[in-house]
Amino acid sequence: ARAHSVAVLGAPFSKGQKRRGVEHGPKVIRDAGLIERLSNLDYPVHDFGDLSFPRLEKDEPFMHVPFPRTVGTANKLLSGAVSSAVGAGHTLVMLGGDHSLAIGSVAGHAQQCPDLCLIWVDAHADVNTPLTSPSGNLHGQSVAFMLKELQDKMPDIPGFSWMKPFLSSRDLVYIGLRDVDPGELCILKNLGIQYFSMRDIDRLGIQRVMEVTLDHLLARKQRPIHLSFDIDAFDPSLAPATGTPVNGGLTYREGIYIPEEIHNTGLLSAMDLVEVNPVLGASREAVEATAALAVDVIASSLGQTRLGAHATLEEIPSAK
Ligand code: HAR
Ligand code: MN
Ligand code: MN
Ligand code: MN
Repeated sequence: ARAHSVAVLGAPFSKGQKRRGVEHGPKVIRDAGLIERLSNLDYPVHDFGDLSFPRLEKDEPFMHVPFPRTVGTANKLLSGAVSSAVGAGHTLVMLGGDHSLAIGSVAGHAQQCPDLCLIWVDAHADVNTPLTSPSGNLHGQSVAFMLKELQDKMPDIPGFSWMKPFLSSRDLVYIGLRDVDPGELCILKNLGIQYFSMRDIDRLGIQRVMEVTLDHLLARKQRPIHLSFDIDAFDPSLAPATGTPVNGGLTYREGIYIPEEIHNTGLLSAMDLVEVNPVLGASREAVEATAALAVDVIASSLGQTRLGAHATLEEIPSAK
């Protein structure tokens, strides 16, 4: 059944990559007016505040992967919080933080909704394994932890023994790709994963992309949707305050149409908004623009429309 309330959960965490600042994402997204904007929609909003993640004394790299236990422990904590919120009937909004947090967010969601499907909106595929990753950073590996088909390609990474892969590759669609590593492309092709690169969006248009996406995931059966939205899916001219900007991203209208169409299914059950990094904006304006865009994506996912939130006027006010 569809939830009738929204839970907002901040995850101020940055150890899935090497640049400081993305842990302040939840604060700038809230400061951009998130809670007020969601209150204008038609359901109660519960702000669960920010999680606080333990600092580990000693966390040696695994191969070239930094902070494995720190990232694993944070995601275990997050998965429990997401599972509780979804189990309590809320539609969950997780504010990152870097994209390694999707591991815990989607895993916690899947605990309550084992048949969920995943829409990953991102310039990057985040499906490296520790053996294919050029950087070692875990925010570029989140999806590899989830996929059942990659089980025997993943080493045992310290900090992650609490989870098992839970997602089938056919239950995942990517939108917005334009910076994919060789090992990642090999995985996408080998597993037959449905993806729409920026070039595909150029060719098909965003309307057709969403039609095929939702048909791919929902035609066999209606099921809960997890939307994992990396702000770097947008063009850097719109979302400059992020760690790994890539030219040629989504326009404002494309990036809003995606969550609008997801809302219209009535099946959105949880979402992530990640990789807003206020330290990397060139100015206060750049940071505020990026955060405002994040708020627009979240509000659109939850039913805000470009014609106004909800019709409250039935008749034209009479002057006579
Ligand atoms: N693919 C590169 C890597 O694995 C960079 C990806 C990380 N950037 C992100 N994720 N923001 O979406 O390191
Ligand atoms: Mn990402
Ligand atoms: Mn990205
Ligand atoms: Mn609505």
